[in-house]
Amino acid sequence: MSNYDKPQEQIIRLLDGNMRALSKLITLVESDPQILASVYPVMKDVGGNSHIVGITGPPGAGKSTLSSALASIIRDTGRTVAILACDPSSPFTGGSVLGDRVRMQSHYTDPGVFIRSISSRGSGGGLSTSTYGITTLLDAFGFDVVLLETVGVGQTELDVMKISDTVIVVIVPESGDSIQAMKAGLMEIADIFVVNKSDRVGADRMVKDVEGALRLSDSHAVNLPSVLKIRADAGDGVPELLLEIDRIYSDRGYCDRLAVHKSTKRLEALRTTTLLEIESKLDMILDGENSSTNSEVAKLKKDVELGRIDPISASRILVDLIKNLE
Ligand SMILES: Nc1nc2c(ncn2[C@@H]2O[C@H](COP(=O)(O)OP(=O)(O)OP(=O)(O)O)[C@@H](O)[C@H]2O)c(=O)[nH]1
Ligand SMILES: [Mg+2]
Repeated sequence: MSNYDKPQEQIIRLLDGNMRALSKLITLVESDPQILASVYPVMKDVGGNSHIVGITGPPGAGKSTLSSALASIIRDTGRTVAILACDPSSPFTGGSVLGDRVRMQSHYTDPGVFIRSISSRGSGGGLSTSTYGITTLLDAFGFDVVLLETVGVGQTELDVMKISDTVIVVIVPESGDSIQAMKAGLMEIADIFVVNKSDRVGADRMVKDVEGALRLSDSHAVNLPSVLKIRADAGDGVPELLLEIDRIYSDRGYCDRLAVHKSTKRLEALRTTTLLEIESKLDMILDGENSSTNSEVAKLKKDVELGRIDPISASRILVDLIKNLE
């Protein structure tokens, strides 16, 4: 446990507003979400106030450009903002065209903006668990808004979006996007649809297509998501988008849906962190790192290898061994 002392020191600094401690903890959680278990007790009763806004959509739709533009106008309202990009090709990692980098630079000198990208290497529950952990850290630090960017392809990214309080799906006028969005399950999770690159032909058509598809789908029985047309690189429509984001958040708070939503997120985190805990115990005994089980597990593995016992029966024995661990 001694190597966990350090994160606990860092969390105290983080709660004191130390941004370097925040960065260090994010790095730790990114490489091992289990670290969170040692800092959660210190964070008890802290946080729960950040509005976590997920921004997803196809590659190149303008998610990072939008995050940057949103961050600027959120700052204009006096609020602080963190941008967390779960995306290796993001401009936040330096892979951008010059214009994006220049726009980003204006944020780097602002202590009210924190920008961080995390890699999507590692699999399934791993990314959503570490992302949940990192948003919890950003929340505990006290950011008013956390913008969470992922490319909207695949289940992992949809899972990441479940962490958000409000989900924005960004699409562009190119044909096929609205159909792709439906396929990827984005229709169901969107609170707001944004048609970006409205300087291109077909934007109005795309707005109508999405509105039509939303009316036909039965995934939003009560409130149909709004569909807004913006031009992120020029900032057009972005103030109106922030108004809509804030409106949805305050409506939710008013009718208590937000509290329910936050509870659901905690339960989801309970499941994934429990899985991680069990997984680490399993790895420990399978890798021969527990003296009380080593000889039995070594024999069991040999028996499975040679086909003397089937893997399902062997797994039951392993589960019993895990149960009896200290
Ligand atoms: N014409 C036009 N280009 C835009 C607009 N918004 C963003 N772009 C450009 O679109 C390109 C992609 O923008 P990004 O913000 O990197 O898109 P992204 O969705 O974050 O991309 P990935 O993270 O790689 O999936 C960049 O060259 C932007 O400058 C817009 O409203 N109009
Ligand atoms: Mg990006």
